[in-house]
Amino acid sequence: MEDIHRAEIGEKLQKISEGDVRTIARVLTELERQQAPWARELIKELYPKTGRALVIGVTGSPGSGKSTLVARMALAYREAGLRVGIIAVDPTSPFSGGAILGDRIRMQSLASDPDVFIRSMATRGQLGGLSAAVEDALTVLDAAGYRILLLETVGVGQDEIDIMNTAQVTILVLVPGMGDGVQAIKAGVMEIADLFVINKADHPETPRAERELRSFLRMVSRDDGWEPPLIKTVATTGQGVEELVNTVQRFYDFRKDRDDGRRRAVARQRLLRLVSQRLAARIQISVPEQELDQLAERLASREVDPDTALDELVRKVITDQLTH
Ligand SMILES: Nc1nc2c(ncn2[C@@H]2O[C@H](COP(=O)(O)OP(=O)(O)OP(=O)(O)O)[C@@H](O)[C@H]2O)c(=O)[nH]1
Ligand SMILES: [Mg+2]
Repeated sequence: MEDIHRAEIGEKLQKISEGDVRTIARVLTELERQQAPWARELIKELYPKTGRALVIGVTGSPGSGKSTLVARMALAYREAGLRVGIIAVDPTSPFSGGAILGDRIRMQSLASDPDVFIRSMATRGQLGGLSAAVEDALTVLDAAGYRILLLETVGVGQDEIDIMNTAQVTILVLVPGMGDGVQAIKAGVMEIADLFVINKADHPETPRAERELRSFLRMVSRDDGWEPPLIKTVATTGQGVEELVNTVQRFYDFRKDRDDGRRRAVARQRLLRLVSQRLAARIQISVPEQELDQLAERLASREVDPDTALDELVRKVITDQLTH
């Protein structure tokens, strides 16, 4: 039994390293469901071999043109001969790769390009949040030799901020005419952006949006000394995309030479997040629903205090392994 298991994993590893698209797609599905133990085993084998891909996060409000921009960037990287993986994260509405490609004919070349892998992710598995599933997917694509990984998220919620933190470069897409665009985006996302894009720069309100954003950016002061640049794009025509891609590279080069502990900090966050996600999931799996309800009832009726209730729960599961 164990041998069959090993052989299966071995075969999948081989296929992933060959970039076999069907295997990759199946593995990602399995990782999202988080049910097959071999999927976790696979990540164990793959993880040490990864870290070569450049993960570029693209975030911004709904409809700001992220998908169009991501498709344009993918085309630019393909022209440079790089294989590209695209993950669109949408916790609110599951959809297929269609949203990335849209109905735009010119993007069809991406859909039929064997060196472009497109996937959308919406579900969170049993054992962890969406960010854990996305991180696993990035590991698989990295191992499969995709050198550029584009990660699209609507910049809302802690999940998405966690996800963006896994990117080496984060791009925030804003659009003109949103009223006070800078205000609308709010804290959290503004802080993690390395590059700012005003997309839909064909809009008449663009100069105003640019003025607003520049005055905001003047107040930004980062620990690493990077001054986040502002790039104007028209994703529908591709205008500004070359400059964007060049600026991504410039930031990457700037960052590469600095050992500022960011990688470690991100890994540490990831670890702590995993602990809390797995622990919470483990409790839900191993404590019967009824017991959980009873405890909740005792808590609600002040029969027990929150810390004592927590102790009771944790004691039940702490002896179990968290990794299974
Ligand atoms: N005029 C103009 N329209 C654009 C531009 N970029 C994107 N669009 C249009 O804006 C609409 C939304 O584009 P998407 O790329 O789907 O935007 P998105 O941010 O991915 O949207 P969600 O994933 O739904 O949040 C589409 O109709 C695009 O054709 C642009 O630069 N100028
Ligand atoms: Mg989109």
